[in-house]
Amino acid sequence: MGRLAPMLSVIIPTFNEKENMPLIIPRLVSVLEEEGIPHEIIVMDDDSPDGTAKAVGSLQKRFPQARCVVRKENKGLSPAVIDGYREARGDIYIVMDADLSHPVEAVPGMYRAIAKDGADISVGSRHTKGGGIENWPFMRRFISFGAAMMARPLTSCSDPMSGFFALRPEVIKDAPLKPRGYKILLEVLVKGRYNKVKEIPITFKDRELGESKLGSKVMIYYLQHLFQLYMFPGSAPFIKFLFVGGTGMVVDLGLLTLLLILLGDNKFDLLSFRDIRFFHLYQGVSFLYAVTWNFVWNRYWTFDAGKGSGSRQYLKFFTVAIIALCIRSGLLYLAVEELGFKGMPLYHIAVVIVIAFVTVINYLGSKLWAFKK
Ligand SMILES: Nc1nc2c(ncn2[C@@H]2O[C@H](COP(=O)(O)OP(=O)(O)OP(=O)(O)O)[C@@H](O)[C@H]2O)c(=O)[nH]1
Ligand SMILES: [Mg+2]
Repeated sequence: MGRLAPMLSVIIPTFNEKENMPLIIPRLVSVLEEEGIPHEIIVMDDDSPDGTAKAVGSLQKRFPQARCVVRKENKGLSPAVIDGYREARGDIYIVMDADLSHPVEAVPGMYRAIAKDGADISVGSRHTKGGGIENWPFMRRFISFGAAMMARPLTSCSDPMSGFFALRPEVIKDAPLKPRGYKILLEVLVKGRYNKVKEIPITFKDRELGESKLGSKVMIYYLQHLFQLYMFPGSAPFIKFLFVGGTGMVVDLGLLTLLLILLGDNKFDLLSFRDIRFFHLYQGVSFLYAVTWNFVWNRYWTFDAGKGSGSRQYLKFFTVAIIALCIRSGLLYLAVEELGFKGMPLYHIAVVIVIAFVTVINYLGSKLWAFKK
């Protein structure tokens, strides 16, 4: 690699990792020097009582590229990493644990995925082909798998809980990363700006030295974090779209009922010509209202597309809604009149299938056309 190779900032959050400092720092330096990767190593320590900072200090003569930042406020793993990003001066940042659970040998590959192969984020992944976990009992694997599945709609990365990942600074430049966000990679994947994520298989090893900081509240923090991320504008759009569509249906039917109660006279008679005209008018009004309701929520929340031209988006969204409505009526007519889906269970089955189909069309039209960025 030439002199102009991008510089790597290695960020290592620590709490009571004194014993691991003389292991991980020399190993990192040796691997990175061998590969000719310019680098700095930043240990982000939460004022560990065991003297982690001192351990780094005594290594600095041999490894001047390593330094320790002692944090006395706002303690915690995620805030330490976010502060580490502010300290970093490199062109690519990588975060890894101090306890050698993350193989140092994988660092150059993760660096190259960004420096050479054009990825914006590279993840040291336990769940991609070739990756794995050493010596975890079934229960811990099972919980870890379940936790990863719950995050699945938020990202296509197979190991979003990994604490071992690299990125370009631009990915997180304007991202509103919450330091309380429990799993920092998941936070970055939901809120960051990026195109390409590359997963590098790693085998995760349990720590040999020092103590685990995994507390019993971890699961609750994780669930809280997941909830925040699902609420975040633009994340898991299909789930949000379904939810908004459901509320739209309530708005539609609710308004129609209200109009009928308020404006229809008591002798409301669907069979009379005058009343059926009014009925259609009320139907139209509540449809319009519901489409507008859906539009606003989908624009700002489901697709986070508030920056695009609102009127153009509305026109397109409305067109999609009308087309979907026509398809729905056409298919239902076909099912009932031509295919004989009449009577109690059959008609309902037809309605469910047709609505599911039309929802997908609505979603694709919204995502790929109306709110396309
Ligand atoms: N700065 C800072 N670092 C932390 C904090 N908690 C954990 N760390 C570091 O974050 C990394 C991961 O923490 P670990 O305790 O290894 O968590 P784990 O890998 O899930 O669990 P074990 O390996 O079983 O202990 C390690 O380098 C820790 O020293 C914290 O509150 N502040
Ligand atoms: Mg660990």
